[in-house]
Amino acid sequence: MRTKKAGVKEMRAVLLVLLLSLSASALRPTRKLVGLRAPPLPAGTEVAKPQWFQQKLDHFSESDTRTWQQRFFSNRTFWEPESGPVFLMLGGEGPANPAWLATDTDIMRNAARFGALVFLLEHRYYGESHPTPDASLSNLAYLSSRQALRDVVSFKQHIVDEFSLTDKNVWISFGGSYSGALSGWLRMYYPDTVAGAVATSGPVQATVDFYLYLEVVARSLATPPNGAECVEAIKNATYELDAMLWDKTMWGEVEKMFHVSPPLQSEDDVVLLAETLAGNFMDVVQYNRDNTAFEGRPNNITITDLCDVMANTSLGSPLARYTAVNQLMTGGEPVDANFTAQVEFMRHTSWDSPAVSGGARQWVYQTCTEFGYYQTTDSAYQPFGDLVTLASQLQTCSAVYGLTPDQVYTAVAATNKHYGGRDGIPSNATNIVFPNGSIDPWHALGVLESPAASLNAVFINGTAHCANMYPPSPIDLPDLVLARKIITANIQIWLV
Ligand SMILES: *[C@@H]1O[C@H](CO)[C@@H](O)[C@H](O)[C@H]1NC(C)=O
Ligand SMILES: *[C@@H]1O[C@H](CO)[C@@H](O)[C@H](O)[C@H]1NC(C)=O
Ligand SMILES: *[C@@H]1O[C@H](CO)[C@@H](O)[C@H](O)[C@H]1NC(C)=O
Ligand SMILES: *[C@@H]1O[C@H](CO)[C@@H](O)[C@H](O)[C@H]1NC(C)=O
Ligand SMILES: *[C@@H]1O[C@H](CO)[C@@H](O)[C@H](O)[C@H]1NC(C)=O
Ligand SMILES: *[C@@H]1O[C@H](CO)[C@@H](O)[C@H](O)[C@H]1NC(C)=O
Ligand SMILES: *[C@@H]1O[C@H](CO)[C@@H](O)[C@H](O)[C@H]1NC(C)=O
Ligand SMILES: CC(=O)N[C@H]1CO[C@H](CO)[C@@H](O)[C@@H]1O
Repeated sequence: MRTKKAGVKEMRAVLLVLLLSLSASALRPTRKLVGLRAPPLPAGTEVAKPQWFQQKLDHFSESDTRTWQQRFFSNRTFWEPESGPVFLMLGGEGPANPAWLATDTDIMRNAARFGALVFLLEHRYYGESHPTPDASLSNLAYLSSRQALRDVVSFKQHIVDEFSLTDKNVWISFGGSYSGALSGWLRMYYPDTVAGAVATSGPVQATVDFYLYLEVVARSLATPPNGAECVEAIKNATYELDAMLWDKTMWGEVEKMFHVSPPLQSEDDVVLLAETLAGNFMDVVQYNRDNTAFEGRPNNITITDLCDVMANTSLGSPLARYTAVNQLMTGGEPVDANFTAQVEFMRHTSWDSPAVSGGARQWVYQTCTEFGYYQTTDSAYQPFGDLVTLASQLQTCSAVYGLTPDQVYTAVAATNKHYGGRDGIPSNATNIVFPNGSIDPWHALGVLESPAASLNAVFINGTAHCANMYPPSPIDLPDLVLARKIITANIQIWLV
């Protein structure tokens, strides 16, 4: 996901929307668009070969009998067939990456401990799991979290038959980011399918205006010793920048400062630029110090590095430092803020066009039809100016999919009604652990307090998005080490 070659154009596609990518994809290293990243693999590591099974297209129609081939991966290295459990990692909004089953990720470490058979099931419409001939709007009608959960139920049935599993082989689901929410919902609403669920960093509360995201980014940026200055300098920088962006005659100046190319043409481009520059910070905060620095562009830049630039007065005015951060993040590559081109990019429907193969088109569709999650600057408690309004974000739903803001609001409300949201977790739900990282902006939509005795919210002080799922590292914070132990202890209890 962090290759530099792919164009800036791809990156812009879903700039402010989390995109969970389980693998490198055609998308450029988009910042917070990546929900869950693949773990690092030593060179030459062998990964599992893809397997396929026949899945129903529409689980909610008896008469529609169409089927398609769904991709999955497995690893049975540790499996004890008699009574070993089955650990199922749910794919999310990107191609499923078998790297997850080939190194010491948390699921594999637990598999070793408990003798588990491990599967990774790709989410419908992502990667190679193509339910329809293309990703045109009418075909995307079968893309939803509800269909995806039913896919899991029928996948389990298929595997139980294939491997002649019994009730002794207890199933547990795992997921992070969007698939973390799916993992929790699976246990809540299909309790016969899995006996327990690890639901990491799952944004279970669908939200149209996710202005809280940047509030958490601001609080996270304030954590280093120079954090207060850092946040204030960002605020001053964007204040000056926004003033220039309001004045068309200053656009040329801005283009020079941030290497914007092609030139800004419209207010939509201006918003996209503001969003991209804030994205420099969102990216770093969401993935701060996670153990995945392996894909090309250094993603090992930390909050401390950015704040050291923003608080360094010898680099000039706050705006000059904001440009220095951009330089650091882009390596001097031009910033493309052409909104029209972004919309065109997202309208491609063939499986091999980059917006579709990387999952951007499908994920943004899901945000417009299920979840929202638009990371706006609508809060006063964040320093990134106020250009990234909800209206500007909703425009993508209308420009790409023809969906009006009303339709988006209605869909998001229906999602919360259906799943219960964060505060409506069914009272009979049991055996779910919800890890959350204090600096992960997505924790704002996650389950932060244990709603019931057998539901466990695990707070990880100091970590970013999905940190507990990655291989351990010597620099892991004590809370992260503890969180992994709590997850293991929960699994142990579920398996008894
Ligand atoms: C299965 O897991 C083991 C232990 O982590 C690993 O050595 C092996 O390479 C994995 N196999 C595949 C195909 O991923
Ligand atoms: C930000 O601007 C305010 C008002 O102009 C000024 O008082 C403050 O010193 C500035 N802070 C930084 C870090 O530049
Ligand atoms: C960050 O990654 C780059 C390239 O991957 C490497 O050259 C650099 O030493 C790394 N920096 C730190 C602080 O680890
Ligand atoms: C501030 O920036 C200057 C110029 O790049 C650099 O020499 C200095 O080390 C930086 N100071 C800090 C505290 O990072
Ligand atoms: C922006 O992209 C559109 C669509 O690809 C293109 O027609 C237009 O020329 C581009 N704008 C600039 C300034 O290059
Ligand atoms: C909780 O109740 C709902 C609705 O009555 C039911 O569908 C679900 O299976 C139950 N969940 C558990 C964990 O028993
Ligand atoms: C998180 O850790 C920091 C120091 O690492 C500490 O100051 C802070 O109080 C901790 N917060 C919580 C909620 O435990
Ligand atoms: C950052 C945050 O809100 N973390 C929460 C995660 O869950 C723990 C345990 O319930 C809460 O105490 C934290 O506040």
